Amino acid sequence: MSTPQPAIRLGDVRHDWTLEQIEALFALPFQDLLFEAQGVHREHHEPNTVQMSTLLSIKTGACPEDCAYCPQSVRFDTGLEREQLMAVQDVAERARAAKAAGATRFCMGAAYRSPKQRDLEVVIAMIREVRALGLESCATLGMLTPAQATELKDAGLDYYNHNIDTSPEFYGEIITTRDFKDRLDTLEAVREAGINVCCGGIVGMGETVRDRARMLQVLANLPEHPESVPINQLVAVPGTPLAGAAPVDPFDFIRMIAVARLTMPRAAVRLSAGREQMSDELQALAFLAGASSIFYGEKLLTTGNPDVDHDRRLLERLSIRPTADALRT
Ligand code: SAM
Ligand code: DTB
Ligand code: SF4
Repeated sequence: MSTPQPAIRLGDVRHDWTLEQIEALFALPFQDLLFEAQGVHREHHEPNTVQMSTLLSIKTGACPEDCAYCPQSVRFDTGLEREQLMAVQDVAERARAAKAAGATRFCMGAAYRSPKQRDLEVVIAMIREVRALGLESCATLGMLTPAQATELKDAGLDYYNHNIDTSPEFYGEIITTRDFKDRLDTLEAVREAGINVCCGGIVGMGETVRDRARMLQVLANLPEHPESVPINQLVAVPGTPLAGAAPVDPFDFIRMIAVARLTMPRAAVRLSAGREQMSDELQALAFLAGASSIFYGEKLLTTGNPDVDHDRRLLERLSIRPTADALRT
C-alpha cells in the first residue's frame, strides 16, 4: 500500500516536492491539468502577456562535449559551419535589431564546455553593449567557476542559461563528457553570484514520464526556483545520435509545460526550441498551460524558429501582449 500523501495547495511556492506528487500531476486528466495550471498562472502572473528573448549564437560548433541532441558537438557530422567568437560590434548590431523587433532580452550562446578567460573578456564587452541598449542580457557559455560567475555579474549579466536537460538517471544516456553534478555546481555558482538562473531541459529524447517528473523535481527542489525555465522540444538534427528519435505526443509536451508551471508557480516557463514544428493551436495550448515566455527571432542558435511576422500575428490573434516582466507581486 502506498503511503498517503499530505494534501497540497497548488499555487504555493514549495521546495519539497515528492516524485509521487509530480507524477500525480502528470497523470491528471488533460483538462483538469490545464485548468489547474492556468489558475496557478493567473495567481502569480499577469495573464495574456509573454516575455520575448532573442537568441544569437556568438560562437558556433566544434564543441568538445558529446550531448546527443546537439548539432554543435565536434563528434557528430551535422554539416554545420563552425564559427569563431564573433566581434563585439557585430553582436551589438544584432542586439540593436532584436530590440527594434520587440525583444526585451538578448541571449548569447557559445558552444563551449567552459569559457577560456580571454573569451570571457570578450563576452563581458558584449554584455556591456547589450545592457547599454536597454536590453536584459543573458548568456549560455557552459560550465563556470564561481570567480567567472562573479565577473559576469559585475559586467551586469542579468541571466545565465544552463540546462539540466533531463533527469539525473537518464543524463548518462545523453551526455558522457560531464556529469549531472557539474551542472548543479555551475547553477550554484550562478545563483551565489546573484545572477538570475535560467534552467530547464528537453522533451523528446526517449525519456520516460518519470524522467520528466524527476527533472522538474530537481528544479523545483533547488533552494530557489530558477527565474526562467526553458522547456525545449527536441529539434532532431540529421547527423546527431537523436536524429531518429520518435516525436513527442503534442499533448505530452503541453503536460510538461503545465507541470513546470504548477511545480514552479512564479518562474517564467519558456516555450523554447521546437516551436517551428508546432501549430499555432498547439502554441495557444502551451500559453494556456502556463508558458509565459518565448524565443523570438528567425533563428534559435543554429536551427530555425518561426519568423517574427508570424509570431506577431499569432500573439495579436490571441490578444497576448509582449512584456518584460509579468510577475504579480
Ligand atoms: N554549450 C552550452 C551548454 O551546453 O550549456 C550552451 C549552449 S547549449 C546549445 C544550450 C541548450 O540548448 C542545451 O542545454 C539544450 O537544452 C538546448 N539544445 C541544444 N540542442 C538542442 C536541440 N537539438 N533541440 C532542443 N534543444 C537543444
Ligand atoms: C534553451 O533552453 N534553448 C535555447 C537556449 N536555451 C540557449 C537553445 C535551443 C537550441 C536548439 C538547437 C539549435 O538551434 O542549435
Ligand atoms: Fe556543446 Fe552545449 Fe551543444 Fe553540449 S549542448 S555539445 S555543451 S554546445
